[in-house]
Formats: sequence, C-alpha cells, structure tokens
Amino acid sequence: MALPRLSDWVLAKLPPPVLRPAYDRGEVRAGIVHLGLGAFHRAHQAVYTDDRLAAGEQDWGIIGLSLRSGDVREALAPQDGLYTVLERSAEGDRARVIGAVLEAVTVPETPERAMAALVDPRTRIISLTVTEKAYCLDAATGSLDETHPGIVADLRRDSFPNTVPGLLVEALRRRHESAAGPCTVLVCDNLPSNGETVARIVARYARLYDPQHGDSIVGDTAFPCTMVDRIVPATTDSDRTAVECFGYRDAWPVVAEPFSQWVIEDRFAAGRPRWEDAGAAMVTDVRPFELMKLRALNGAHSSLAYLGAVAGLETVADAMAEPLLARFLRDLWNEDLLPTIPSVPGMDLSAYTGQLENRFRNPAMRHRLQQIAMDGSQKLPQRLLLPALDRLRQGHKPSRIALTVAAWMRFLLRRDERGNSYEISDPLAAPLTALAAGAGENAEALAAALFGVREIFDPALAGDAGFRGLVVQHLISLLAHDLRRTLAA
Ligand code: CS2
Repeated sequence: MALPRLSDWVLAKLPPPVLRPAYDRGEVRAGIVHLGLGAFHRAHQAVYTDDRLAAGEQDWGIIGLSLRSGDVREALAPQDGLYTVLERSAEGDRARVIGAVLEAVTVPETPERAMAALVDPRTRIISLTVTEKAYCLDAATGSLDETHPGIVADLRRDSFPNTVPGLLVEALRRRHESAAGPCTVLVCDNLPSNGETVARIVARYARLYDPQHGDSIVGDTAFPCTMVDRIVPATTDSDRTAVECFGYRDAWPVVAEPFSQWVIEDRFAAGRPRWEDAGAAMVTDVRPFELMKLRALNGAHSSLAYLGAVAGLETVADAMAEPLLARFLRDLWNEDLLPTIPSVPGMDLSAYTGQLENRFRNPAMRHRLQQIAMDGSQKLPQRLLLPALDRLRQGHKPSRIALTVAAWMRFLLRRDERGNSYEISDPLAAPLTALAAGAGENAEALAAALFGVREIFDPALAGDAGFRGLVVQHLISLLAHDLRRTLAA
C-alpha cells in the first residue's frame, strides 16, 4: 500500500516516535512573514517558533516567501505547510513535524499575495534567510551596491521589485502609506553585524527610491542583529526515503544536526514571541557571539571546503577524517582565528572549538563541501579576510588563512587534484573563473589576478607583501604537488 503523504489530515495518524505540533493549527494566526523559505529557516527559526505556538503564543504563525523558485511551495502546499525535521546523529534520526509555516508563497508567481502578507498590519516581524549575496552589499563600503544590475533595475520603479532591498523598501513604503504600524526586520544570514548592515542598505535604497520620504518610510522599523547556528545540509532523495521509514511521505523534509543556537538582540518594534523560552538567548550586544560564530565556525567551514574540494573530498566529515586536515583546522583556530575574537560572555572559546570539532565530525551528516564552497566571494571577507587583517595588525602572519586563500584560488581552476571537474557557483563566477583561466597554473599570475578583485580583497590585505608571499608560496605547492604534501610541509 502506498504510504500517505504528510498533511493536516494525516497528522493524527502518525506513529508515536514522530513528534508533531502540540497545538491546534486552526487557531494560529500569522504574525511573521519570512523571506527565504529554505532548509535553514525551516530547521531553525521555524522550530523555535513551533515551540512558542505550542506554548500558546498563537499570533506568531509564519507565512513563508520564496524569492525565486516555486519548488518549496509546490512541495509544502499539498502538505498544508507541514514538513519534517530529521534531527540526525550517530544514534539515528528523530523525526519532528513542524506546523509553524501556515502558507508558502512564491513571490514571482503571486507577487501581490506576497506584498499583501508583508503589508498586513498583523505582520509584525519580517524575517530573512536569503543568503549573503541577496542583500546587494558592497563589501568595500559596507552599504548598498548601487551599481548592482538588480538594484539599478528596481530603482527604475517600472515593475515589481526583484531584489531583497527593493522588496523590503516597497513593503515598508506601503506599510507607511497604509499606517500598518511599525515592524521588525529580523535578518538571520551570516553577515557581519547583520541587522545594522541591512538597516544601512535599506535606508540607502529608500533614500535613492524616494529622496523626500525615504527616511520616514524606514523610520520606525527595528533591525536587531542576530547570530544563527545550525548545520543544515541540502536535502537529498535518501533523506526523503529516511522519512518513509516512519510510515509517511514528505516531499521536502529537512535534515539538521542536534545542535542549535540563536542569539538575538532584544530590540523589536512591535513585539515578538518569547523565543528565549524555546532556547534562544536575548542579549543587548550580539557582536561578540557573531564574531565567534562567523570566524570560528563559518571560517573553519570555508577553509575545509576549499582545501577539501581541491583534494577531491566530498563532505565535512570526510575532511575531518583526514588527520592532516583535522590538525590544520586546530592550528587555524589557535593561531589565526581565536586571537581575533574578543571574549564572549559566558563562552569558553577552546570549549567552543572542541564542540565544533565534534559537530564537524558527526558521521551521520553528509554536509557537502561543494555546498559550503558556493558564493565564496560573498563569504570569504567576513569569515577569513577580516581576521587575516586583524592578525596582521597584531603583528602575526596568518599562514593558515593564507593557505585557505591559495586553496580558493586553486579551486577556481574548476578541476580537483584527482582530475574531476566541477562548476563554480558564485555571483562573481564569470569574472573569477575568467581571471583564473587566464592565469592558469602560474601561481604568481593567478594570485596577482585574483588579489585585484576589489569586491573581495581589501587593498590593505591585497597590498600586504608578507601575506601575498605566503599565498603564492602555498599556491606553488598546491599546483606543483597536492594538498597532502602542502599540509605536511
Ligand atoms: C556554511 C553555513 O554553507 C555555509 O557557508 O558555513 O551554512 C553553516 O553550516 C551554518 O552557518 C551553520 O550555522
């Protein structure tokens, strides 16, 4: 007999080990509109929110918007918005069905439905997980990239906005006009000072959009900073099969590690769920937590991704199983990254990296290095290049970061040491791969070409002869030999 597909109707019949929403979904009203209904949001914020719905805070259901593809809506709509979180560890999978997402909307398909949700006075939080690149940030100025083709097009105001800043400002403008009341824009992407940075981008866009009223459009909106953390690899078909072992079908479950952390600056314009009662930490200053996570976790992830991908390895756990790489990672933390992280209230950094090491080793998670390697141009600056500059200013040569930069340059040649080729997924893929191909296997030329990319490299770092020398030296070794020999040296 075919297994039943997840839906409100099937919920009551799920076998006992499957945890399900402990509340009546019919009583829940939407108070949050979330942009970017990907796996991360569904395994993170939606789970914290699901706990609060179960505790009786019924005004905080989520309407999820997908900015590009209709895949998520197509998977979730027939399931009444329900989906499974498979919490995965060496002991096996724990399945929990999340009921917090009340509706999934694909913005390009039904833009006015999306806008109506954003502008509804009952919407008091607009949260986002749209990836770093979607904010159209100019890394050099820390504000809006005004030359971004999407921004230029949106500012012409002759069609529905396509960019995140464009969509946010259009929503805030309509809220302002209709006196919908203040709201909070809750940014949950791995950007430095994420709330503050996006506030700057949105304010700038609003001023360009309407020089006279731009400031008042954004006026009473709050942009708290957050630190979000949970490892959530992209869902695969074998994850769908894993759900079937529990006796039902789910078109798009999400897989996550047991660990989850959320630190939120407690500055909201119009209320919020008591997420602290679901395990989040509400603080006055997120910055130390964010620096710790962006550098120690994401910086380490990107290093493993480029080193491992160049060596032809597949997952984070595979990379951690290589003793030379595990050793490299500890040196990266101790020599190059931890000395750039100020003390974090209530946290012991060496215990934190010890825990990270265990999380990365989780053998049940198949977190692909190529997934983490995506969008390097958007990730490297805050994860590794700013720490490199900090370290140089402290009078030390960050040689492990230099090796990562060399591996990233080598990675752009689109062929690993074993001769397998792959594609580069990055908003700057075209210029970066053209520069890399032009230089080929000449280490000096490759480094010179890529250090010149202003969107990625601060001139202070690109111009540091010591750092460049290290990168070139590592590149020569990676090109002439391989990762193993380079690490051993
Ligand atoms: C990863 C992150 O893909 C990546 O760039 O480093 O998605 C990472 O898994 C999360 O930030 C963990 O919280």
